Amino acid sequence: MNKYPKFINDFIRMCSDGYQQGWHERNGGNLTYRLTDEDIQDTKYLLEVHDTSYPIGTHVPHLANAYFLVTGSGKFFRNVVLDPEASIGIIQIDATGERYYKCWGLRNHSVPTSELPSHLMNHEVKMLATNGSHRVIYHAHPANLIALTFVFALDDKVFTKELWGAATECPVVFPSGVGVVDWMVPGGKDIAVASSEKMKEYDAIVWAHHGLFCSGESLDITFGLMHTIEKAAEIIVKARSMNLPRINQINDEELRQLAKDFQVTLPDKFLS
Ligand code: 2HA
Ligand code: ZN
Repeated sequence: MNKYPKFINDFIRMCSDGYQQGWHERNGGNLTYRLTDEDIQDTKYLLEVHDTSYPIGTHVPHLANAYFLVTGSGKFFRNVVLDPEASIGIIQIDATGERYYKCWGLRNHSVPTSELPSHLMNHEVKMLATNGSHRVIYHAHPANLIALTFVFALDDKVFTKELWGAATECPVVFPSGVGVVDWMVPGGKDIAVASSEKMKEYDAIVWAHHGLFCSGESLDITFGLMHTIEKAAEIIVKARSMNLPRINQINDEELRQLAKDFQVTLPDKFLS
């Protein structure tokens, strides 16, 4: 694992960790990371300059010239650690924000994730909203959270309150709540536009009957957000599987106490 700069090794490890959680059946899920200037320097010896560019499928002008480490389309997270250069790669966005160049990896004519439009539109929104601090977009298929999209209304407030109410760390880890996007065809610009609209407000977006998108500053923080949300969903599924009525939940007064002690702001619209 020492063969590559640390951020590439960390990215590879996160792919294995996500697979081991059971979030990446077959080629499910995708991960992208926006390189820092230091990462680009550390990777110069790997990066190749190419003339050929490819369409992104959407327009991300604020990401012009940025570099991203991405998982490949059709690649299995399970296999990333065995052959990184065939499964992941680095791309550079062109000066127009409409096309990208392949700079490393993605061997044998591989291309970036089918969800590249959603990833890049989310990156653009989060980069602007966080003054550049968010660098990671992570999409996975965690089963408990997906199960909840069959029994709860597909509504930001319903999901936010259920998750916050199920595990004490939730309002602290995602104080802005979670957004929900209705079922849509994945892989294109329409779902990218719908998701990035919600990403202006939230760090996590549920895709009904499909999975979850998370945004964060680092690989650790973003993996942790996915893990926290899926753990809360698992608790809800377990509690609801006991065939007993729910008689307790972390209530609004308790959420307010948490917000105060942990110095986070919970939007008023989620509290009565
Ligand atoms: O196959 O998860 O959403 C990758 C995906 C598509
Ligand atoms: Zn998916």
